[in-house]
Amino acid sequence: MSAVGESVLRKEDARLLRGEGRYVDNLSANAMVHAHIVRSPFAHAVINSVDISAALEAPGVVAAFTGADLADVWPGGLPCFWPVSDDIALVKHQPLATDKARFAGDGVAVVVAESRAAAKDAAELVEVDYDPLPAVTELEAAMADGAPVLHDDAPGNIAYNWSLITGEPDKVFAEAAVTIKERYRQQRLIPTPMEPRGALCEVNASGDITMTTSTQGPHIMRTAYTLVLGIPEAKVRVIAPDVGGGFGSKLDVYAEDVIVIALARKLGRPVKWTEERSEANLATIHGRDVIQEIELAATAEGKITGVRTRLHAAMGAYLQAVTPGVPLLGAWLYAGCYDVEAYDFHCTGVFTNTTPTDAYRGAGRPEATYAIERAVDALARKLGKDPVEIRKLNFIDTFPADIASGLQIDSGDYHASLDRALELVGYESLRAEQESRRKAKDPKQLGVGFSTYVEMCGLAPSRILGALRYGAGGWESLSVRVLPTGTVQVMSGTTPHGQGHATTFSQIVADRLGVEVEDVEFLSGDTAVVPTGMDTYGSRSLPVGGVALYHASEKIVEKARRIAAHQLEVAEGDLEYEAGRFSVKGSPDQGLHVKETAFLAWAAHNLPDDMEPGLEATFVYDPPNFSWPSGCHIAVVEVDTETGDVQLARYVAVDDVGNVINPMIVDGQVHGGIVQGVAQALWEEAVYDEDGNLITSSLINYLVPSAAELPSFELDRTVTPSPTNPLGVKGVGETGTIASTPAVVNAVLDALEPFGVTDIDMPTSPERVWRAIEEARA
Ligand code: MCN
Repeated sequence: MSAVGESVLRKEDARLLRGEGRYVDNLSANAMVHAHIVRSPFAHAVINSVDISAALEAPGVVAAFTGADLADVWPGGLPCFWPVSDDIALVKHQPLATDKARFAGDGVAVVVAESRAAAKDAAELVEVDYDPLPAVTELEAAMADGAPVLHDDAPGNIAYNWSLITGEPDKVFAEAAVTIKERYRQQRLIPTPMEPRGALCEVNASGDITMTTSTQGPHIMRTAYTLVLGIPEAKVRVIAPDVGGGFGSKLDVYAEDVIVIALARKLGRPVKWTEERSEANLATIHGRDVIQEIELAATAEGKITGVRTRLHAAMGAYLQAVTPGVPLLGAWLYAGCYDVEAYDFHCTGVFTNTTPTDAYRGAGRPEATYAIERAVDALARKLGKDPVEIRKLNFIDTFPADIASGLQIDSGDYHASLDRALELVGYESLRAEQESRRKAKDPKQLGVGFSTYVEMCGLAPSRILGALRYGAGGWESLSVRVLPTGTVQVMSGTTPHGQGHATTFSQIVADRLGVEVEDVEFLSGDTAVVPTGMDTYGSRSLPVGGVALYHASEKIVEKARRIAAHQLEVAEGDLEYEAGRFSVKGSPDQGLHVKETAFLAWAAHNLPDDMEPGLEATFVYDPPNFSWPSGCHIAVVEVDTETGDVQLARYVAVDDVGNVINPMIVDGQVHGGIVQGVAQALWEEAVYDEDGNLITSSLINYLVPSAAELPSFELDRTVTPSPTNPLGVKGVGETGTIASTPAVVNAVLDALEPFGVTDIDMPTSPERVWRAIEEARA
């Protein structure tokens, strides 16, 4: 039986479930000291002086440094890898601020002590003389005349402008029978992985650095640390141990990581830093915070002809690794899965006195999907059409499809997933139930909301990334080594932090080489073990890394075939290969398993003349296209029109992620993704007060849902295999988050239709829903 396509239980779980996981904070080193960062309590303030003398006298303190003390260590500051345009303001980002603090939480000094508690206590004694300045946390206010300016080299707080125009949008809009214009706000979100960040740096007598950090990107980090600190890359080893989630937020080159390395080098002792939850809310990147204006042009029947989008995206106080690029990741998707003629997208990045934003699950694509899915509903409302009908009228339905924004979608069947979802949800009876509640003026109204989405993931073809000025490639490197006794090692450039690569990648290899899943050892997350890789983000690990693994496995099969033919004294063409075994055509008893060829390759007593001993192979795969998962999500909500309370009653998701390696893991990814998207629709929001203090600084007031708030999800899949890779797979890690937010908000608005409510901001809290009803009634 093939291992691919089976719900093999996760190999990683026994250890993790029994508490044997080893996260950064579980680790310690001989003579280790602890760092604590002193952070600005002001969102915007001139730093006149930083006095560390009292802290240095405190018990247990080993050292303390101001930003000025360490400025020479990182002359260029922290990097932004994605300078998207010529006009971008690449403002300096010091790991510890020296001139000004630009958000509440900006680091200004660091204290190092024998214990974490001593470092924290002593940090209280650091005296910083600030001149508070007016702060601006809302992006439209930051663009207004006279707004406080964060960076001298970014006048008007503008970080950059970026446009994408195809076809003749002005003409299409001028000639349209119907147009609509909507304005949506994507609230600011806090990624909240279960494990906050942490780092432990050790430096040996030769100056070799071992940095263990809770990251999604050990390979990217190694290069980044070299660039920031000028340490030769060969002297840096980065280890991502067990990592308790990231959702994009652990892809950044963070100030604290660089500080910890600098301290370990200066002090000659291992230095550890672990983030507290409230610190994570302040100092780990945030997501979204975008204002969107979207216009649709359409015929009188509702056929969409043009999409025009204007985005204002908050960068926060600085540009982190890919901050400016996040809106671009959605830039191609503002027409969603609909066939349009003309496309006009413009984005402006804006600095505000807030925690920097960066990639958060979906990065750019949830924003785009939200805008187009809500706008399509608005168009349906204007034309008096059913949201299903308008979607069906506009779906792209021939593939490969050259879409208006300029890319090519390789495959899909949008009608199939919508039809299946309608069937699962029982659409007609739901509408009947809704009608009877409306007639009865039931205080609990029913709403049905749709999201038919397509996303681009599997980041990414390197040549496209280059054209977009991203600072790295999008390939992935995977190696396979068959050990002499036939067990297999996989060295993976991707770095799982919850996605189950150890299991799914073992399935791929087991399938190709005819070994058991348990016979595969999965190695990743340590640059000394796997020196090359591009890490995990953008739902790329399977469609890029997994495909590299497939090809590396094929190389193994080809070498094993040559060894088998040589050993059996037949031509290679006379061998058949099935489930790991080569057998001689016509004499099936005569044969060799790949495992046996591994021993022969290791002993090397009798190999073909030109063959290197050993059975191992590496494949570096650069994908020819993005990966294009799609699907239909339907949310059913019950809205209490007296209290504004919204309950998610049912949730149906039919996704098309191509062929599936492990259905259970894919379901798990979809579940987690849906929860994060529903949380944006209903609960989560990072809130600042007018002075720029983060009010939602803990899990008491930043509402991350638990399973108790959610119904059981009803999942199914349709399958259109991707024609661009031999596994036929598409990514799944972000689909749920991308699809679910508009489905829920569309459902809330559908429930409120009898009241005439046509717009509501997220999260659709009871207060917002109640006010919307009251305002519409007034
Ligand atoms: N898979 C499969 N068949 C498919 C598609 C995927 O079996 N057709 C499997 C893959 O082999 C892999 C998993 O599903 O084991 C996810 O694969 P993929 O879509 O390639 O995504 P990545 O592994 O690259 O993960 C990144 C993605 C992103 S971008 C975010 S954000 C995210 C997510 O994964 N963050 C997560 N899922 C997360 N899950 C957990 N638990 N924690 C996070 O921080």
